[in-house]
Amino acid sequence: MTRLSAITPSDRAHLGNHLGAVRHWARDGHPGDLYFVSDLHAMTVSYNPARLRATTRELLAVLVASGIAPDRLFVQSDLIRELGALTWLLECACAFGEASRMTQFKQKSDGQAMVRLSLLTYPVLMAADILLLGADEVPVGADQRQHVELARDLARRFNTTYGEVFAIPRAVMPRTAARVRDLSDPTRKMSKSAQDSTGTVFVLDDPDLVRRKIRKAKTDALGRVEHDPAGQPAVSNLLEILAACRGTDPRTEAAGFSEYGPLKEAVAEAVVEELRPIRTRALELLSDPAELDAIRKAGADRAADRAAHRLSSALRLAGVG
Ligand code: AQP
Repeated sequence: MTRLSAITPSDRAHLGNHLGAVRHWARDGHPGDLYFVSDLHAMTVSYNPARLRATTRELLAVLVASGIAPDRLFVQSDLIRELGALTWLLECACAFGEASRMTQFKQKSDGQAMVRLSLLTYPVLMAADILLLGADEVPVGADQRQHVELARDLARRFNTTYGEVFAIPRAVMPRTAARVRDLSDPTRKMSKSAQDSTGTVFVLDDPDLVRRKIRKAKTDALGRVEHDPAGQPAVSNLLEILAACRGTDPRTEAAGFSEYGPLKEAVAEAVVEELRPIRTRALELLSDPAELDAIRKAGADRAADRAAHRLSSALRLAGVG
């Protein structure tokens, strides 16, 4: 059984990515799970090529440093030839109406002066990611379920029209994990691409910067420390971060504080300690190009080997290659 998960280098990894996903990938992953840095998905909106390259590398280092086995990891663009070929086959099996119905496309293209065609077609690339590697399960939130449904439909259609080649993937709910909110605006989730990064703690932020960001975090006007996400979203977010770092419950943590200052100090120290080993190891990997390059190359070779037979069968069945 293969489960496939990805992280997009739209910017640097943050505490939300860590507590909400990466930490669980490292701790609770199954032996068949695969993880990748989805750099091709970061190209559907305006981006800086040098920064994309650097962020992709940084994310790979963070995944390794977080404890994900290197033999479960690869970078998406290292399979660009295989994925490009399969995306074309799948686009030829996908109706225009089907692609344009994707809710995320409507949301992300709304109000944009120039909408890249790749923003419309990236769910087909996502289907290629899933089908090329023969993933059985794809853990995704509600916003991505429609894309996994598309991958299922395309796999079934291809299998019926040309011949059985693809496993039919299923969307599964990710393990419930902490949902981290922006420290300056707790109505939003902490996000890589937030306009203002003061509310985002990046995994590789210097410990003093982490402390400063947490000290400046928004609090609520009530002056009480309670875990009440509806009434006190900012304080509840801090309590949830603290509980996630300490492996406790936010309500239990709330009982230990009566003022915001000491709460923020405790959250800052817990976050610094949580991220310290990851930061240390990731910076080590980033300063030694040979080790990270070797991990990346081995991941690319393994993923390409895994994809080769399925891709050549699909090409042959489709009458090309
Ligand atoms: N704030 C968050 N709290 C908990 N989990 C989060 N994840 C993202 N933000 C939070 C989880 O991290 C994994 C990888 O995320 P992604 O690369 O797929 O990006 P995303 O979900 O679109 O969120 P980002 O990091 O904020 O990026 P942008 O700004 O580009 O949208 C996923 O499992 C995600 O749920």
